[in-house]
Amino acid sequence: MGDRTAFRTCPLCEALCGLELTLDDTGAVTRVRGDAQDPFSKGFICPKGATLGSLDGDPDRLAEPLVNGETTGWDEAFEAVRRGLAGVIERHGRDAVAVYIGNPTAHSIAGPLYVAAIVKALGTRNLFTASTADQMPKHVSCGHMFGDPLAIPVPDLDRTDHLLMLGANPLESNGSLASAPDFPGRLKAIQARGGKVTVVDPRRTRTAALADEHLFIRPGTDAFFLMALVHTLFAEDLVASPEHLAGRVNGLDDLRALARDFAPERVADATGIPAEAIRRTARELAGAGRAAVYGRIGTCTQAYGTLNSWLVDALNVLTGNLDREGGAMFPRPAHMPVYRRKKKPFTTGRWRSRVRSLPEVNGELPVATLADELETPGEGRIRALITIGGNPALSAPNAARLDGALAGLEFMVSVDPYLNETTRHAHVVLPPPRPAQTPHYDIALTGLAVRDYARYSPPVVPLPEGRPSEAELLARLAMVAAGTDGDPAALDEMIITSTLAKATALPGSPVHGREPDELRKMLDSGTPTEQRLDMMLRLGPYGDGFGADPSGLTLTRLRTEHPHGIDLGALKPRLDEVLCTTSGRVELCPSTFAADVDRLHAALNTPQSEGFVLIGRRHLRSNNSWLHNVPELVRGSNTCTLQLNPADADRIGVTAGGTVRVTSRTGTVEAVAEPTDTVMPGVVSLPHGWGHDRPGTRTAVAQKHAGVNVNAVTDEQEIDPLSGNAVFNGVPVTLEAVTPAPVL
Ligand SMILES: Nc1nc2c(c(=O)[nH]1)N[C@H]1C(S)=C(S)[C@@H](COP(=O)(O)OP(=O)(O)OC[C@H]3O[C@@H](n4cnc5c(=O)[nH]c(N)nc54)[C@H](O)[C@@H]3O)O[C@H]1N2
Ligand SMILES: Nc1nc2c(c(=O)[nH]1)N[C@H]1C(S)=C(S)[C@@H](COP(=O)(O)OP(=O)(O)OC[C@H]3O[C@@H](n4cnc5c(=O)[nH]c(N)nc54)[C@H](O)[C@@H]3O)O[C@H]1N2
Ligand code: SF4
Ligand SMILES: [Mo]
Repeated sequence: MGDRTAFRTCPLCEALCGLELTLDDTGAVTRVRGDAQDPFSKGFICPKGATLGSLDGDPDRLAEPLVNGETTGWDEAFEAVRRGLAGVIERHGRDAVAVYIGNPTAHSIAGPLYVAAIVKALGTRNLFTASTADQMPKHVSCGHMFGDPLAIPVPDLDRTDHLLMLGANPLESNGSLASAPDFPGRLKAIQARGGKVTVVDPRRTRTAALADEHLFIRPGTDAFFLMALVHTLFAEDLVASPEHLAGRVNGLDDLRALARDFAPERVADATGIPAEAIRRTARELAGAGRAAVYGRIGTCTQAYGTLNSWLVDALNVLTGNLDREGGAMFPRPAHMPVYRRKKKPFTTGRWRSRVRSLPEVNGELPVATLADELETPGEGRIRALITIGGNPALSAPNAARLDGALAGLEFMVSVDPYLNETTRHAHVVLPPPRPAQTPHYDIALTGLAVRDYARYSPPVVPLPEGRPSEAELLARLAMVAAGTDGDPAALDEMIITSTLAKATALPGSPVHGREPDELRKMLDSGTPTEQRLDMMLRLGPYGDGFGADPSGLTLTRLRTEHPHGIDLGALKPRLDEVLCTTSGRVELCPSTFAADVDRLHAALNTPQSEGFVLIGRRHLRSNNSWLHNVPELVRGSNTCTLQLNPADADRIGVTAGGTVRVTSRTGTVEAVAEPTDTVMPGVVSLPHGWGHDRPGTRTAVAQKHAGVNVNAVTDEQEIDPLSGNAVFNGVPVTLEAVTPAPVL
C-alpha cells in the first residue's frame, strides 16, 4: 500500500492549524507538516504540531481501560464505573460526586458535545474545570458587560493598527482567547503596515522583544495601570463617541467617577510604570485609527482578574474600538445559531461551595477550593470524582494538597489517555483513542477565532473493532451516570430531537414552522456526533437552514468541498446579535465591578511589600502538563528553571545552574537558577506542568525529565473573588540559595 497523506486540524493548542500527515501502511503517522491549503493557517506549524506523530504513537498511551491498575474490557470497566458511582450516590447523595474537566476537553469535538450531559445526569453541583485556573474572569466580565459570558471579543489582529497586549506571550503560547494560526506573523504584519505593538509584562518575553514597546509591570498590578489609562482618556478628553455605540452604552459617568482617583502619578509606584509612559500609552491608544486592547492569562490569574478583564474591554469601548473593524470584535462561529437570544440577566452565586462559600460561576465552583471539598468532613463532602482530560494534581493551585486529597477518594474515574500524576489515583481509567483516530471540529475555539472559519477533520485512521471513540465513551459515561447503561446513541437522538423541536418553534429561526421529523431525516448519515454537528452547522449563521439557503453550509459540503477548511471571512460588526444584557446596552460599569474597585483603593493606600513575587512561564515546546512524554519536545536544555534577575541572583548568592529553594505559605520547591535580565528585579518565574516524579505513573520519558511543580508553592486560598479564579501570578515567595553554583 505504501505511504498516504491525510489532513486534519491540530488539536493541541488554540491556534487551529491545519496539518498534513503522512501515514505508513500500518496507520502510523510518520511525518507532519503544515497544511498549505488550509485557508486560515496557510501551512503554519509549530514544534508541537510537528511532533504530533510521536504523541499519536506514544507507547505509553493506554490502549485499554484500567480497573484498579489491571487492563480490562470496556464492558467490565463501565460496570466498575456504574458500581462505583452508584455506591457513592447511595451512601452520600448526588453532590458527593464531583466532576473535573481539563483543558484538552475544550480542544475536542466530544468534550463540548457530551460533558454537559454527564454533569446533568449526575445532578451534582460540584463541577470544577480548568477554566477557574485560566479565563473565568473574562467570562464574568463579558457576562456582566454584554450579557453573555461566552461573548468574548477578540483583537482583530489582521486589520488593527495598534495592539496593546497585556499578560500574553503568543510567541510561546501561539495565542489564547484569540485563535490565530501564525500569531507571530500576524503581529509582524501589524508592524509592516506601520502599526504599533505594545506589550505589558513583568518579563521581556519573545513577544515583548518583537514588540515596538515593552513596559515592565509589577505582577498583579494591571488593574491600576488599566484604571490609569481610563483615567487619562477621561481627563484628557480622549473618549471617543462613535455613532455605532451612541445610546448603546450604560455607565459612562460611573466609570469616569471611579477612575478619578487613579491618576497615572498615583499608580506609577505600584505598577513600576512611569506616569509619563502611562499617559503616552493612553494617548497612543486613543490616537491610533484602529486599536485593540488584549489581555490574556497573565491578567486573569491574579487577584484582580475580573477587574482586569473588564477594564480591557472598557478601554475598547472608550476608544471606540469595540465591534469595529481593526478593534475588538465578536467572532461568529458557523455552528452557533444566532436566532437564540437569551435575555436572562447574567448572575453568579446561584449556589455556593460548601466549605469556603465561594460563588458558583457559569455552573462551576473554583478549582481552588476542590481540595477543601475533598478533605473537609461533613454532609456534602465530595467522595467520588470524575476527571475528563485534566491533571489537577499538577495544574491546580497548591496541587500538592489536592494530590494528597485525591488519594482519599472512595471512587475515582478518569477519561484520559495517560496514567499520570492525577489518573494514578483513579480506580478506573477510560482512555480515548489516538488523535489520528479522532474526528475534529473546534466547537469552543472557532468562537474565538480572528476570522470566521470552519473545518471538519474526520478520523484519518479507523478505530479498531470494539474501541469506543471519545464521543461514545463520554456518551456512555453520561448514560452510566444516569443509572442506565443503554445505547449511547440514544443520548444524541434525544438532543437532536429536542434541538430541532425548539428550532422549528422559534420565530426567527431559519426552520421556523417546519416539521422536526422532516429535518431529522435530512441529517448527515455519519456518526451521531457528525449528525449533531451537521444540525448545528445547518442552523448556524452560514448554514443552509435545511434547504432554506441551498448554497449554505452543511457538514457534507464542509467535508467534501472544503476538506482543508473554509474561510468565512473577516470578522463583522455584530454587537446587535451578541448583546443580551437586560438593558439592551453594553454595561460599561457593572455595579459588582464598581464595588470590587474598593480593593484597589485599599491596596493603593497600603505600602508595598519588599519581598520576591513568583510568576509563571510558557515554553513553545510544552503544553501544560502533558507533552513531556514526547522525546523530541523534552530534548535539549532543561526549561523548568527559576528565572530571576541577575541582581537578585547576586543578592541571594546563586549563579546559573545553582539551586534555589523557593518557599511560600503552602510549600517549597527547589529549582535550578537561570539568572536573566529579561525578568524584572524582585520577580522570579517558574513554568507550570512539571513535577513528573510521582510513583505509580506510566510516562517513561516525562519521568526522566521530571522538573518541579510550581503549584507546590502557589496558594489555593488566594483567588479573584468575583470569578473564583486561581492566582498564579504575584505569589509572595522567599528565596534561599541551596547550592550557589552547579554541582558537576
Ligand atoms: N507552548 C505552550 N502553548 C500553550 C500552553 C502551554 O503550556 N505551552 N498552554 C495553553 C493554555 S492552556 C493557555 S491558557 C494559553 C495561555 O496563553 P498566554 O496567555 O499567551 O500565556 P503565557 O505564555 O503564559 O503568557 C502570559 C504572560 O503573562 C505574563 N505575566 C505574568 N504575570 C503577569 C502580570 O501580573 N501582569 C501582566 N501584564 N503579565 C503577567 C507572563 O510573564 C507571560 O509572559 O497558552 C496555550 N498555549
Ligand atoms: N502555576 C500555574 N498553573 C497553571 C497555569 C499556569 O499558568 N501557572 N495554567 C493553568 C491553565 S491556563 C490551564 S488550562 C490548566 C490546565 O490544567 P489541566 O487541564 O488540569 O491539565 P493539563 O496539563 O492540560 O492536562 C490535560 C490532561 O488531559 C489528558 N489528555 C490529553 N489528550 C486528551 C484527550 O484527547 N482526551 C482526554 N480525555 N484527555 C486527554 C492528558 O493526558 C492530561 O492528563 O493549568 C493551569 N495551571
Ligand atoms: S501552533 Fe498550536 S495548533 Fe498550530 S501546530 Fe502548534 S500546537 Fe498545533
Ligand atoms: Mo489554559
